[in-house]
Order: sequence, then C-alpha cells, then structure tokens
Amino acid sequence: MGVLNVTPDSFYDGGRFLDCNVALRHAEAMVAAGADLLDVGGESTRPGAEPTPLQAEMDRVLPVVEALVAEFPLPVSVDTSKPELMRAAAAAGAAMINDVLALRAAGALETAAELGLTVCLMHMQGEPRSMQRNPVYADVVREVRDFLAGRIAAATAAGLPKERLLVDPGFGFGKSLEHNLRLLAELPALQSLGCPVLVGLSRKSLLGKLLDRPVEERLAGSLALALLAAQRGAAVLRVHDVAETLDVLRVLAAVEKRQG
Ligand code: PT1
Repeated sequence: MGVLNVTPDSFYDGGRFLDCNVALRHAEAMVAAGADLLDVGGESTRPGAEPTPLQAEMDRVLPVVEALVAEFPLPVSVDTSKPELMRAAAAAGAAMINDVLALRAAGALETAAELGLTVCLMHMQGEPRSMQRNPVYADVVREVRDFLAGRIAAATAAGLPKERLLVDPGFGFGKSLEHNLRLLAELPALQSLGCPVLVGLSRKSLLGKLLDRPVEERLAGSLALALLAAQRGAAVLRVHDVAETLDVLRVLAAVEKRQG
C-alpha cells in the first residue's frame, strides 16, 4: 500500500503532494514501482497533529481519488474517519476506507456498512494531538488484540461482513518505543482475529528513537521493520518507499519458497 498524503503537515511528505498534479505523478511512480493499493489521506494523524475540518479534507482528497480511479486499475483507499468523506469517496470510486478511529466516529459504522467497502480498523490509544504524552498499558498486545476484536464485533453487528475487514495495531498511535517493539515482536498474536493484518511503520518516530535519525534517514530502518512485519504475517504494508519495500519482499519470498 503506497502512501499518498495530500496534507500540508504530514510527518514525512507533508506539503509535497498538495497540488493534485504533483500527487498524481507521485502515484504514477508508486504504481510503476509495483504498489497494489494506494492510500490517500487529507488529514495528518501523526503525533501532535491538529484535526482537519471536513470541507478541507474533502477538497484535498476527492479530486485525487477521482483522478486515481480514472487513471490506474488498482484499488484506492481513503484514510479518513469522517462518514461524510467515506460516502463521497465511495461515490468517487474508492474501494477501501482506512480508518485510524476504527469506525468510532458518530455515524461511521452505519455509513461504512451501507457503502459495502473494505475497511481497515486501526487501534489508537487517545487522539493524535495528545496520544504520545504518556501511553500506558498493562499488556499492550492483549489490549490491542481485545480492542480490535471488539471493533470487528461492532462492525459485523452493523452489517459489515468480516471478509471485508482488515486490522491494524496502529504503530505510533499512543505507544511508547517499548510498546511498538512488543507489538511487532508479537504480531502473530493478531492472526487469531481472522482478518488480514495491515501495518504502518514506514519512517515513524520509533525509528527516530531507536536509531537517532531524522525522518529522511529512516529508509533502511523502515525496510528492516517491513521485513520483520512480513515474516510475522502482515498481509499489507503501508509504506512511503514502494520500490525498495518490494525488493525486500521479493528477497523474502524467494527464501521462503525454498523453506521446508
Ligand atoms: C497506520 C497509519 C495510518 N499511520 C493505518 N493508517 C499513519 N491503517 C496514517 C510517528 O511516530 O499505521 N496504519 N494512517 C501515520 N501516522 C503516524 C503515526 C505517523 C506516528 C508518524 C508517527 O512518527
């Protein structure tokens, strides 16, 4: 899953693809590199980010979704928590909703069920503005798994078939370095939920903390995390660096094919 942010304030590519044509050229490069899916976001959810008003998010995202759907044969995902944008994105041809709030916003569950799209349900403790202040868990793996099980139950009760759901532990969303590393080490524990696991680790601050490197210098670390996640059963990797990540996955597949 290639990340396409049309925001002024995203942590890595903020402001780079605000212009719809620039966004489309970047999408083209990710598709040429082998992306299977593109994730369009118009509201930054990085730590400390301020909420984006609905109209601004719609104005950023919808023209890009329309152009992507017209130009590329691959599914387009929209990274949003707002039911109004979910509805408009579906009308524009989006195939998937990527919701960091896991359909907890008012009306989101009903809207997603009605639209019949694929949905990614993500775990977050707190809200972006303040989630990194002091994240606390007794058992992070069990709490994230139990939360996701609850959201799967809520979604299926609302009429979303389980076959259309993905789950995501939400790396960096209300988690310390220790919490993020435990979740990655124990990622196979999420397999029991019975939905494909999506992970977003690309260039995040856990690598800043681990390696003491700025966001521009986290590619090698991101590739290591992508490999570790894939080996632990992640089905979808949400990444900025599609070509490099696919090289890693090809190497992994070549070795796994020969394993007894
Ligand atoms: C994610 C994700 C996302 N991440 C899904 N959607 C972001 N499903 C946006 C940092 O610590 O992991 N899964 N949509 C980006 N959010 C963050 C969070 C960016 C933390 C940076 C950090 O640096």
